[in-house]
Amino acid sequence: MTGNPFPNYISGTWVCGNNVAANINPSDLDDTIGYYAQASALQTAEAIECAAAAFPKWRAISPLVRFEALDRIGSELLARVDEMGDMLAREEGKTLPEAKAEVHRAGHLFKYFAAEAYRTNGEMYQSLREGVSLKVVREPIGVVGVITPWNFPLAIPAWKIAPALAYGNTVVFKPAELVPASAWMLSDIIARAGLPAGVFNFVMGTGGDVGGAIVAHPDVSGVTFTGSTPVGRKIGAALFARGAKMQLEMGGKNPLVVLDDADLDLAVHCAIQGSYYSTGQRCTASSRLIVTAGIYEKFVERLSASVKKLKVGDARVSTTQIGPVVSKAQLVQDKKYIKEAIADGATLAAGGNDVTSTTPGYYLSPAVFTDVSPKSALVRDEIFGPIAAVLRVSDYDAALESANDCEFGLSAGIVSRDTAKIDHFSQNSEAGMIQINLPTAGMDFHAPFTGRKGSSYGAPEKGSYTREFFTAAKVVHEGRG
Ligand code: UN1
Repeated sequence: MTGNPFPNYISGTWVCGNNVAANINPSDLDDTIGYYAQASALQTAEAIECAAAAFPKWRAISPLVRFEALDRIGSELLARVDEMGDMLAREEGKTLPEAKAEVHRAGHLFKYFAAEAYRTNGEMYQSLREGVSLKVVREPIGVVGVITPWNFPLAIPAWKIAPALAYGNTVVFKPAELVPASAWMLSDIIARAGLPAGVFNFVMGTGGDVGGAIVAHPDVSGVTFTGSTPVGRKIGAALFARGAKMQLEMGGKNPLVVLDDADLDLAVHCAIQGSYYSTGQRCTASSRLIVTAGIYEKFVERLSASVKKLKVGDARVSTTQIGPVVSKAQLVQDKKYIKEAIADGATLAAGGNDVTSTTPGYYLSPAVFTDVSPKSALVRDEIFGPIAAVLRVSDYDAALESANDCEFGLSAGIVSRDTAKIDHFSQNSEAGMIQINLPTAGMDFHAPFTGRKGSSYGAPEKGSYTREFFTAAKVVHEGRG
């Protein structure tokens, strides 16, 4: 190991962990980005207890102080878009434009929630009883555990940490193990923003040690989590058992419906952007392309031809359109799905192969499957890779039925010019977010982010809707004394 490991941040102090873990660039396995301290369960408990001790002061502090701290964090992120975008692309594998856009989004999320610090007051009601006043106030919930995934190393932490702090909570932040560098840089910025010690704590480590300690600790009033549905459900069960609050953003298996009357170029653009950009590693990615019979042949032909032209390579090379898969485990899993789909009789219309680049990395060419059984794993499971299945359906009604035939309900797209069908789809899709003539991924950050069915549980994230999770209502009746 070279150099000191990057430390954790507990109660206003940078501290070593129990262990260290290497952070490797998925575009170049010879590039070790750094070593990162791994906290123990005991250290995590210490961070939680410090956050609990800091809570009374932070909840009482002027919103102006919260605004200034969050605004400062946002400004530094925006000033460092190039540098932090480069690190994000290096450790996660999304392309530089995607990575820089994410840093930019994280900066603005902090600015949005800085202003939310001013808007935490409740409502006045006219009491039903004369001479009685009635108000509902919003109070912070206490210590919030923030557990984030690797696919948005900055934006997701931003849209959880910023509202937690804005509404007066204290935070224990556990980033995904694969992306500690972006999380460390963000934590370093937060550590210099003027928050009292203990208000923000940063603990890197495993789900078992650190995540488990956060979920189990009685001082953690709520956990906001983004990750897979099985892990979310497990965390949720443990939180429910001790009566803690939860906000769970989990999997997706998002349909993009393409109708006969669609603009073919737009439909192919939406499919490529939604299914393969960010290497298909977005919970909002489209992995089921549901296409009506009249346009099916032309769509498959055009999509396959376009997919074959996509440049797969090092995330930080300017010509790259699709970066590597994030890790070896993810690559192995992606390839297993591809192999099993072929064995099941599906047709691989494009991609799905190893790609060699100038450096050793986890490269996979984007895969287009056709002739897929609607019951197959390819159509049912969230794969989280650059793999999509094109499903042929007879007409709009069959397309809607197929789109809704899914245990998830995150995002759903439709490409068409038929306003009546678009309206019908908007109203009858079982997804929480609808994209019309747009890719299924890529949501505005000031609107709520919310799925249905197996995708989400608890209050939406982002926008003012997230206040529902980060605060609790208190109802105050007051008579004459
Ligand atoms: C987006 O598509 O704008 O983990 C963001 C994810 C989602 C975020 C998607 N929670 O991919």
